[in-house]
Amino acid sequence: MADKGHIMDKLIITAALTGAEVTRAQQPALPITPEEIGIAAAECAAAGASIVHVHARHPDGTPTQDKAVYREIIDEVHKRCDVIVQISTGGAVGMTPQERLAPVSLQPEMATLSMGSVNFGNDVFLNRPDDIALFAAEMRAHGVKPELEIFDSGMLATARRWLAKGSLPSPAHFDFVMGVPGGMAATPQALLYLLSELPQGCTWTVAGIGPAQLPMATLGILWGGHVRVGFEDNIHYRKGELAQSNAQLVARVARLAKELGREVATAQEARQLLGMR
Ligand code: KMH
Ligand code: ZN
Repeated sequence: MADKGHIMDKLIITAALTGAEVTRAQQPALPITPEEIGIAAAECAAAGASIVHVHARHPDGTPTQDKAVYREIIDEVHKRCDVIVQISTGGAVGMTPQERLAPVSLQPEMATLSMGSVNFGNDVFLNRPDDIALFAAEMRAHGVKPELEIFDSGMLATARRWLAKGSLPSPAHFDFVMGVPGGMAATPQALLYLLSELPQGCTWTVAGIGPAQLPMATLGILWGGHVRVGFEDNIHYRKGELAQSNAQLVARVARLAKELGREVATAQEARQLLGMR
């Protein structure tokens, strides 16, 4: 087995397969049903992803946090491949905290935990401090590793405070979501600032939105972080050309990483890197 020093260099690729907002009309290859999500996850795992970030949808494509649908998704993924399933507790804007929390009791390996509120398109993605505390407590109770979602730099300041007072498990894993209209810009300067504020020993992933996906992924590889790609954040392969699949986006990052001297992590190696095993 690889020693820790070796695997520390490996890159964790997260595939954000579906999201809550993208439609089939925008991206015809969007996986919606649990079976489609399972198939997309297996393709992404084969292309180099070690985590899949999943959102559930009703058959008509509208977002849901129904625990039964998440259970099906987890089963459909696990029967096809070994990959870490990270469920969304963000859901869609306007859902209640209780609704959003429902799938955590399925005890997935990971779940997202948003560290504050942010304008989201023409809406507000609301995460009150009391709700963040409730989400963190539920994840702790069910043995779920949180990924701290940072949409703006103040959310990292909040996470630092909460980590310092022991309100979040440490070391934490962060996802810097950069380029949401209403959140922080996807620029190298913004990422450098976040890294200067990253608490000691923590790990990080970067997710660039839209055209920022590829440049931010490249910085994630170069600057020792990890990378999230997929249709939730970006539906294009390049300007004016839709991606054919989530796996196509994952495969590009895996190729880039190899060229830049970083091997991609398996799911088992990702668990070790994130302190889950
Ligand atoms: N759909 C966004 C409002 C998450 O998955 O944790 C929130 C979101 C974050 O996608
Ligand atoms: Zn999400």
